[in-house]
Amino acid sequence: MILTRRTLLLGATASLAGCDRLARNESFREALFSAENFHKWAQRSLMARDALAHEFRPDQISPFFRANGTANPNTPDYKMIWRSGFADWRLRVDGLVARRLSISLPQLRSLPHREQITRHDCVEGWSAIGKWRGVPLKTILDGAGLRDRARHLVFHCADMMGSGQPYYESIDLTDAFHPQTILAFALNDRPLSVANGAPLRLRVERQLGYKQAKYLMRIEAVESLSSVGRGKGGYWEDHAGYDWYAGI
Ligand SMILES: Nc1nc2c(c(=O)[nH]1)N[C@H]1C(S)=C(S)[C@@H](COP(=O)(O)O)O[C@H]1N2
Ligand SMILES: [Mo]
Repeated sequence: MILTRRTLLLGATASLAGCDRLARNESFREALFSAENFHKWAQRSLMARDALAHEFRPDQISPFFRANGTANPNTPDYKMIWRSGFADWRLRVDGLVARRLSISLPQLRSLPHREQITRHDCVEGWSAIGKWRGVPLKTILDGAGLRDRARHLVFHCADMMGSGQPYYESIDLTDAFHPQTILAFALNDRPLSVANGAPLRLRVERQLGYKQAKYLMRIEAVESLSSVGRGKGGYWEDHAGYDWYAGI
C-alpha cells in the first residue's frame, strides 16, 4: 500500500476508535489509571532510567560545596597516600571482571573526560551545585570487561565508619553505564579536596548524596548484593535503613 496522508489519517482514526472502545470499558479504564499502573508508567516514561540529570550553567555553581559524612578518612593508610600526593594510590577494579585493573591517578587523568554541572541532594536537607570532571565509569568497565554474571558494582572507600568497617555503596549496571556516571577527580576546576573525596569519587547523578561514594579504593563487580556488608548494598542502607535505589 502506498502511504499517503489520507491512508495515514485513516489508520490513525481507526486506532483512535479502537482506543475509544477500550476506554469505554470500565475495568480497562480503572486498570489504566490505577495508582500502581500510573506509577509504573511514570517510571518508564517520565523518569526513564536512562534519562539525563539536569545540567546547570556555570553561573549557577554554588559558591561553596559543603562536605558531609567523612571529611577526612584520617586512617594510617589514607595518610600515607595523601602524603605522597596520591602518587601511591591505585584504583583497583576486580570481582567478576575478565581483567583486574590497578589504575593510577595520572592514568585516569589521561583518559577521555566528561564535565558536568549538577545538583547534589543530601537526604539531610541540603543541596549544592558543582562542576565535576572525571572519567565515565563505562570506560573503566569496558577496559576490565564485566563477566556475564555481573549485576552490580560495589564501591569500597578508604574511610572507616563507626562500626569499624569502611564506607561502601553499590549501583546496578543501568546506572553504571549511564553517560553521566563518572569517576570524578576534580570539582569546580580544582583537584578534588580531601573534604569532597580525594583523590576520586563516584558521581551517579540521578541518585541521592549518600550514593556518591568518596575516597574510592576499589570497585568490585558482583552478582548479588547479599554478600556485601549486611546485604542491603550500602553503609547507610545497612545501618540506617536508607533506600538502596535512591533515585531523584
Ligand atoms: N566514603 C564516603 N562517601 C560518602 C560519604 C561518607 O561519609 N564517606 N557521605 C555521603 C553523603 S551522605 C553525602 S551527602 C556526600 C557528601 O559529599 P560531599 O562531602 O562532597 O558534600 O557523600 C557521600 N559519600
Ligand atoms: Mo548525604
